[in-house]
Amino acid sequence: MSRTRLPALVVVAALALPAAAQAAVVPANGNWGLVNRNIIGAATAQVRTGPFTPPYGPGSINFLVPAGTDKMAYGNEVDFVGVPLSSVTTLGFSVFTTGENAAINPTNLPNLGIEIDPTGPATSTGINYTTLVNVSTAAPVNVWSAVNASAGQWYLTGSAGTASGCNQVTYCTLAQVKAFYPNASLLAVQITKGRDYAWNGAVDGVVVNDTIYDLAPSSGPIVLPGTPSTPATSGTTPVGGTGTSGASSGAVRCVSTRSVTLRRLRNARRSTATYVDRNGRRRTVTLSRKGTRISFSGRSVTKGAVTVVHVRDTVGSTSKTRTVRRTLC
Ligand SMILES: [Ca+2]
Repeated sequence: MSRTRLPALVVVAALALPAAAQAAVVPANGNWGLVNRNIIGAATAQVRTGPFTPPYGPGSINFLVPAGTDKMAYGNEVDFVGVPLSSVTTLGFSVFTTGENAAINPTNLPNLGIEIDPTGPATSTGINYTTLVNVSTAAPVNVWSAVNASAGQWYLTGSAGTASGCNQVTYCTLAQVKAFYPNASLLAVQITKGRDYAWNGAVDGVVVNDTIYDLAPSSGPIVLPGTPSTPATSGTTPVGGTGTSGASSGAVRCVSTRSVTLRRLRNARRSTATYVDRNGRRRTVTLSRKGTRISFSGRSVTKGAVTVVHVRDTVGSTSKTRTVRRTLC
């Protein structure tokens, strides 16, 4: 039992890694944040130092969900759009829960809520939206622990849950979900809490395949907004920095409007673009040869923000995806 001599934090951090232990830890900058459309009632979240020593960096995201009627959602609605669910093998996150939370219910914990298009972007009819939710199991209290969601049980919300049989009555493995919806692709990755019980605790380290996203990334103690010299309000906080998101690629170009015109590739028989529109909804449009104008989210996109469009080009019988990034200036 030589492992018991290791500092406890080392053990916790190791547990959060996929089995291959080759995961890259990257800061959850840019498009990580509150998923406003999924937040209900009085739930709030806070970037903070601790509690105690988070597994990745000194900070974490503290969820404050005061009642079972409230819901918090924190994640990334942009960078995972179009990623095939079939390519996702490892999913998880780290959590700090309390005895008070467990006293309400032993499995009173946040979940991963992976929003997916179960039939894939190439199929616009049928079911095009559901949330893939991992089923919580009890976690140790007053310490950080890793949730290996990909090894656990899952369900799908709404009609996709009914059609697949993977619902809140009958759970499925991730493999079973992928088998039923082989063309499913991701829309958003988020940690949610609600609507079931009150919960106050913290989350960090979202794992997607070989990447761990360090929530509340910081090299030092986090100063809360409103305090002079707070890095988060200085305007120099990295926004959509390259290399911080698993799905991002390509050069970042600056555009002065909230629209961009994209064209179908010359040799493609079809090109589609998936993006978040001005109403905050994800849309997939077919691009014309002359060019199709795309208007980005008006509420969330501000100066310096990066917006991402995932384009799928179909040439012959094969499809390839490319990522178009624009920084508003
Ligand atoms: Ca962190």
